[in-house]
Amino acid sequence: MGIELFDRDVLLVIDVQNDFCDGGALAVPGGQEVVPVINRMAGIFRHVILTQDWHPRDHHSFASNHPGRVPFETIEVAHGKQELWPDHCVEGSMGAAFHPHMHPDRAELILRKGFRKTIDSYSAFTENDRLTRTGLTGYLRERGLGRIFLSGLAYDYCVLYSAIDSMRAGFETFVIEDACRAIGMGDSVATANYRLSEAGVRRITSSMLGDEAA
Ligand code: VGL
Ligand code: ZN
Repeated sequence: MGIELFDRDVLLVIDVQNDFCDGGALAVPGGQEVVPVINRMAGIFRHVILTQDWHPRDHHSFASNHPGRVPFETIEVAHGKQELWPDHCVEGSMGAAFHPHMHPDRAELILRKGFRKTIDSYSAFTENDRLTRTGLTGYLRERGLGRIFLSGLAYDYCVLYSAIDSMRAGFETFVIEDACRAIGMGDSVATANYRLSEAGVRRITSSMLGDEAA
């Protein structure tokens, strides 16, 4: 069953960066496999927006900045829980660069997130205090852009949070499942599936879009 695309539809590509691909600092298993799928999708959407996870070296999401803590633990911070990660996507580093086969040429906007030392940002729309806005909603509204189709890394973190916030902002929202890969910590994928359904986000496959879609 094909989905007809409109001129105002946006392909939102989350964090397809070296550190989230195999061999990277916070590798998402098979992360680089999304690249050819996203490149094909980028050719059929009128609008493409990329995000880039972009942290200062002393970022509080890095376990290395919390003595006695190790990656993949969760701590309590002023605004709630924060997972601790290996150092990743340090601003300006090779790990923070887009995967070399990802072609950002068609991107109209590259949005960086997580650049403030004491707050992480999984979502492309709202930082992890759930209050501080990235400006993406305003950008989309001001340009009259409409439905949001998500792809990228990681399905169970930044894609999940971005999709939920996109719905909250009032955009009809889709996640292109085969254009995503998950970190998979504990039951994070099952939880993500549940939360996406609960939020009203539609999960689709790339075969439902473009010329091949029947
Ligand atoms: C992400 C963990 C930490 C992501 C970013 O892009 O999903 N996950 N920073
Ligand atoms: Zn990060």
